Amino acid sequence: MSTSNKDRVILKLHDVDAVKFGEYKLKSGMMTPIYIDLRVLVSYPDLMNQVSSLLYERVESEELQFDTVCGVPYTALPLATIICSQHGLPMLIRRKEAKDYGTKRLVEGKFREGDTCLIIEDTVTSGSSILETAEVLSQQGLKVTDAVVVMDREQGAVEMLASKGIRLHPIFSLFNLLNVLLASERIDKQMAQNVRTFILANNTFSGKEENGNSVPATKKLCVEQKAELSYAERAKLPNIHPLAAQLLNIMEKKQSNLCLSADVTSSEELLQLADSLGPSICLLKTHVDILEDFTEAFSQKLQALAEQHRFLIFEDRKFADIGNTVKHQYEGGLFRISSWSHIVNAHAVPGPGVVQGLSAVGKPLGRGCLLIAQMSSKGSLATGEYTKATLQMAEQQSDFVMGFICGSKVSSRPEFIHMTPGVQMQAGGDVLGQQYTTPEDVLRNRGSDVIIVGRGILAAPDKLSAAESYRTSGWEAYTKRLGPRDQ
Ligand code: 5BU
Repeated sequence: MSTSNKDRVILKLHDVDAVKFGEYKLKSGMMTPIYIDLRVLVSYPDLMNQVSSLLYERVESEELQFDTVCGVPYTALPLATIICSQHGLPMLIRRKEAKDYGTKRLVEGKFREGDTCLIIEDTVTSGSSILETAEVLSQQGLKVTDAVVVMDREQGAVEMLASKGIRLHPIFSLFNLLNVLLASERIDKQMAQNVRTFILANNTFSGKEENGNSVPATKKLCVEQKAELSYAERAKLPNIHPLAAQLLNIMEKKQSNLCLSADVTSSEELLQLADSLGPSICLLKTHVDILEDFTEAFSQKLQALAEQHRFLIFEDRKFADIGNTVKHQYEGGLFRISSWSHIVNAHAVPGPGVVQGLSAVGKPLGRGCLLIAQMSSKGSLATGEYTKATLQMAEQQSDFVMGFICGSKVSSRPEFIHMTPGVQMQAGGDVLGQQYTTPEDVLRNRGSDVIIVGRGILAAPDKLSAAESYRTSGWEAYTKRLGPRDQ
């Protein structure tokens, strides 16, 4: 379903009073100027189906892996039922209280010890209802790693659940809902601002772990910064990798979140592309090993063009060996990649040693690394637990790792830059398993920062105007995602 359809669903939710403005009390006792009541959905079967489809689309786009599904009682129960019935998925029902006769089971339905259960929820504030259900499921021997939710009130649930090992995937967020209602004049600026102020001031995630220890500063940082920061604001964060700051500043200045994937085989052609498209891009990505005529002179010319047009160079080398080997591959050989490429990327599969090896060479030179958390190709194995482990690896070496290659935002730390390949104006794919999504989807819905485009530009009759359309649609999608800014 496209974004405009998603926006239409928001408007319909408003039409049927599932979104209300006023003074309401939440389950926790907290007073709120906005109330989301998705219980009314049962009276609107069309809307119920649309919301269920959006939930399932999210499950598919995130490639979530699970054996069974459980809706948090009660509002999400019918949503889970529709999804499971339409897609042939086994479902479980969690009882709120164990019945005092018969089996006394807390969870109804068949499952095996160790099965993974996907949780479905309607609205989250702190995430406590999801956690409660997850705890009951784990007591029965089930694993819970992911939860999809219709509406995230952006009051700390993502962080709280992440601290418990559960990834939350919301379809709508409160800021996104406010932007849509504001744009269609359902609410005025003052109302939107009141709600935003309330949400920002009422984050439910205290920053304290259960044992009373303070959470690490980096984790706190993302909790405090609930309003989405612009590229320029992120560039000023105290813990940001200097190269990430430089890239974010270039993006803001050039109004470009476009990375050109310059997949050509001649140095001359690559330099021509860098020169003509340089003003439209923030980053130029190379595969140096497909060049037939690489020379050191070429790498020097490329660096000069990067300075002239203000873009960074990213060699998509995908290092994936033990630390000692990648050190040599990065520094030496024919290509001497570390001498000219600002950014490289690596697979997490060898473990942290791959980053340590690269960092030994790149860090003194001020270089940065992206970890490949997900891939755009069909059937990629970089999903679920692997993606999570990649995030942890990045967190542990964030002095060299500046972000991720991913299909959608994987970390809430604003210091990390998310870059997404597999982008074209039309969703689809190629015959060898590449899968494409649109710039709008990547930047607005999936929360990524940079679109990586190869053949969408390279195969166009007019490469410059193609690059400009990608730059413009990427930038527009990003500004829409940020919503109206005060300044
Ligand atoms: P395309 O022509 O836009 O499909 O090129 C995409 C580029 O991004 C190409 O150089 C790939 O090697 C690169 N890529 C990718 O497509 N998917 C991935 O997951 C990763 C890199 Br990592």
